[in-house]
Amino acid sequence: MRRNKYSSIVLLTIGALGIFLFIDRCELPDNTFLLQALNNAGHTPLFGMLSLLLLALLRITLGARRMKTTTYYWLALMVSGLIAVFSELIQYVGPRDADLVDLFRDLAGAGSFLAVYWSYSSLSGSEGRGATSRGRRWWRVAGILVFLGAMAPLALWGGAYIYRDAKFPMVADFESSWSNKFLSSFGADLDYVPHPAGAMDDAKNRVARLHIHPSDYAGLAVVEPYPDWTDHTSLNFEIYSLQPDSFNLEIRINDAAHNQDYYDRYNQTLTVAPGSNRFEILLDDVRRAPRSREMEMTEVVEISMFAWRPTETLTFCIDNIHLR
Ligand SMILES: [Ca+2]
Repeated sequence: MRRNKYSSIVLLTIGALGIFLFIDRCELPDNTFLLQALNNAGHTPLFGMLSLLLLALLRITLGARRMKTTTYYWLALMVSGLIAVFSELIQYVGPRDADLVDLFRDLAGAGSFLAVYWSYSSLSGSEGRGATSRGRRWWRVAGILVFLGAMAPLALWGGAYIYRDAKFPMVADFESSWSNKFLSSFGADLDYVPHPAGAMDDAKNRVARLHIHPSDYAGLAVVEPYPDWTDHTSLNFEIYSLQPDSFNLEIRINDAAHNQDYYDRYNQTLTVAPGSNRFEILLDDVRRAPRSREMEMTEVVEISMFAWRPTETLTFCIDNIHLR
């Protein structure tokens, strides 16, 4: 019996340490939004499992004290919380970035797993004497809701990828918050508004309006468009300028293997006239753009449009970035 107890303690401790080291040490690839979301969301079930192992460990090691059943659950939650804080502190002083949100993900995992486990354990009659069945149900519902809330960003990113793939060869039409998740602005205010002239086909059409401030580098990036462009011949888009005069806008396109060298990507200067402009970029030119290789047209990862060192504020709208 005693031997069983010690081997259980050893196994549970190894399990808990293994999960902790996995969370703390394993750097999974995070080069896409989906993998980043997966890495972040992974904290929740991992801490959930950790909290259940800790619960079992506490009950074996402190079982002789005959504490109230719920005390073990609160203790498991507290120890999980301390481990979560400790893990963030290690990252704070180490090379990785500490993230307060990770702490909430960890606590959400521990709290939700413990709540759901308690709600089912108590049903078996071995736990939580005196808890009403309604009380147990509330804990279960609360646990499930907290868990789903913590996993929601991952589900939203999954939905965004499905929407992106379904819309292709449209890359960005600015009509849905699903596809807008792949857009980012830098040095500029970005709004999604009806077309200012009511043009670009219909009044309901929304466009990306950029208000650029004088700076080094300001514009809009589509990050992780649908990556395989091999079945298409050109990239097309529309720009409606609200400026009284023409201005220059740079466009760059790069694949996953890009090394940030200027000559390792496609670069082009566009002259944007007042009012409506339509641009077409031949994908053959994009493919041949890197100086020492061909661009991998199955792995296009970014399109940026930006003003280089603008000396005045610029306001213009972009729409219908698509392949033909
Ligand atoms: Ca649009």
